[in-house]
Amino acid sequence: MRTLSVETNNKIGQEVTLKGWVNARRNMGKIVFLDLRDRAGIVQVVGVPAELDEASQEKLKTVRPEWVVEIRGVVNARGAKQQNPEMPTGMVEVLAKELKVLAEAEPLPLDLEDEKIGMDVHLDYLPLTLRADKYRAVFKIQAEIVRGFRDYLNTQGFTEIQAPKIVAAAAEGGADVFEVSYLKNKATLAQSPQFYKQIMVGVFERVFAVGNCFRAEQHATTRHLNEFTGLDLEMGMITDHHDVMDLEMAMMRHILNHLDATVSSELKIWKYARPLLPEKVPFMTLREVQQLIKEKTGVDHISEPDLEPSEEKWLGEYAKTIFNSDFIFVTHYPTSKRPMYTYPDEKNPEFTKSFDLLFRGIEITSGGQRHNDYNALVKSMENKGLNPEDFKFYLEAFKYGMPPEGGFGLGLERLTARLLEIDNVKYATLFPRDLNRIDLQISPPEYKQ
Ligand code: AMO
Repeated sequence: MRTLSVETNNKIGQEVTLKGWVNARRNMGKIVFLDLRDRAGIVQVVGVPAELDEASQEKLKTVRPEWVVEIRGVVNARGAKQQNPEMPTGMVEVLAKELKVLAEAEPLPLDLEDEKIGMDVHLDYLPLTLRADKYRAVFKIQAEIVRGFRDYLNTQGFTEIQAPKIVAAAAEGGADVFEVSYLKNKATLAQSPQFYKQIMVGVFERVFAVGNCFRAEQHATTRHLNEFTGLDLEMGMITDHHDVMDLEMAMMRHILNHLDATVSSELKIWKYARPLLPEKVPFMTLREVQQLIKEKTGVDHISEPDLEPSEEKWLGEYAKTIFNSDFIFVTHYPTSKRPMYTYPDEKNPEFTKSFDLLFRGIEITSGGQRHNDYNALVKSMENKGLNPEDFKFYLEAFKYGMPPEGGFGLGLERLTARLLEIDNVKYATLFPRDLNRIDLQISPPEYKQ
């Protein structure tokens, strides 16, 4: 029976069989220390030639990092001087009795612990670099964010849906769509599950989706990907966008608690500071923010339809200092700049009941109340120069009874990056795609077949 690294803590004096990767090898004269890594963690193995049979002794000489081995040995308590309280298995070690090689590895092209590896090299070797503690931690944390999202919404009466990724019309407008040429009809890759989550409000009232979103972004930035993971939800029977904002922050609190409970050692690797999340997260309208920026910095962008990245950063710092919050909502973006499904404010229809959520100075969410009245939605399409005929299918949901509703889309990679204060979103994206890269850097033309 196999024992996992962390289970050795409870097996002092017992014989165990471990399987894992050699995380590190240290030679101390004839004695070899191997840090063995498996899915649960790392445990130290001591290889003393006199304790091993001949075949195992030979193998002990050759094993290097990333070789996969099976080790039979005895768990011992470490001597007082050898104990490492920082490590979950730091009080024990396994004295090897037999060593088998399950898979060899070529010499590594880089040192996984090297902090100076540039981003392109890191990404070129992702199948290997993702094995480093730091990056395993990022994606373990990311998996728990998704679990926290799902768990919370399941307790709140939401149903998970799978939205299609091949779609006929651009939900978010704009030019950043990838065309799909294979089908008889004109088709694109979905920018978001927007239409389908709204349609499903008519079916389940409350729905959520975790899925890939595609954007043909024209620029390579530290925030933009061509493919990202959207955490989306949509809910019916709301009063206005504030219901959605409140739910989002309750969900965020649940996720933060869930991370503390499940991945505290991974968070520690990144020197994680739990975000400041007050009982009521502050919110300001776009124009209020622009007015404030003008007063405090002299920059007058009062007629602009959105905030610049530098203004978002400024506002993030302001929210932290003044409201003791790492989060701030900006509401009421102009109707002319938000997608056609966005609900205008009755008091001033030039602005919408929409919001962005900024987290540590970067937008991680867009959301809001939506048009739920069929005629108003058709009118909104027309006002934006869109032909309602192109949206006939989507419109059926509104023709046949749609309650007041709203929702949001949250970028998983951006949330992960901000939580761990990682500057470039690509380090928080499992396999990032951008203009220059799909897995490997795209070769210059002369190298193409
Ligand atoms: P929006 O287009 O603002 O809204 O996207 C929602 C969130 O998704 C993330 N995001 C991205 N992450 C990485 N790279 C990109 N290119 C990228 N584009 C977007 C961001 C952003 O806040 N349907 C609406 C949401 C809604 O109203 O429900 C939408 O897609 O974190």
